[in-house]
Amino acid sequence: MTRAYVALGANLGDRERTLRAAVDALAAEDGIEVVAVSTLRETEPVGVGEQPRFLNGAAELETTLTSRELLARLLAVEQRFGRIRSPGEHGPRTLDLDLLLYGDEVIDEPGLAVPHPRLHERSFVLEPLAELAPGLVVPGRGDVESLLRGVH
Ligand code: GSY
Repeated sequence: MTRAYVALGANLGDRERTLRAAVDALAAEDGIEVVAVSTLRETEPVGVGEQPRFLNGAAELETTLTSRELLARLLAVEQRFGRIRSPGEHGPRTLDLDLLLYGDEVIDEPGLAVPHPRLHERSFVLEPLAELAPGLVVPGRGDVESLLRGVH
């Protein structure tokens, strides 16, 4: 079993309904147990120009899947909820499920990077992570509470 963390985000449509349904869809997958879901919070868009505000949160999972298998499930759930992901795409999205952490593994392969490369600089990711697991260590970066103090 590996503990993994996933960022939840949406800025189109009924954001809360989509995020809750996406978490339910993940929980229904073989090999994934949803352990906890953070508060969902409204956030200003970062790095994407003029866009609607996001609803962001994070989910804590226990999984028997490999990191690749888990990533594939996340992408499949995104697509089920109408997300089209293309390289460099930064448009508004009905659903974003980003793999943040997979145990204490550091992976840097085409299409799969954990810890998520921008996790440590994004308060909209660090805040829900700190709510779920304040002492959580991001490999190579430190604990989430210290990282959060650094972005404020
Ligand atoms: O992969 C993250 C998508 N994203 C977000 C987001 O989820 N929330 C906020 N507030 N800004 C964002 N910019 C990007 S890209």
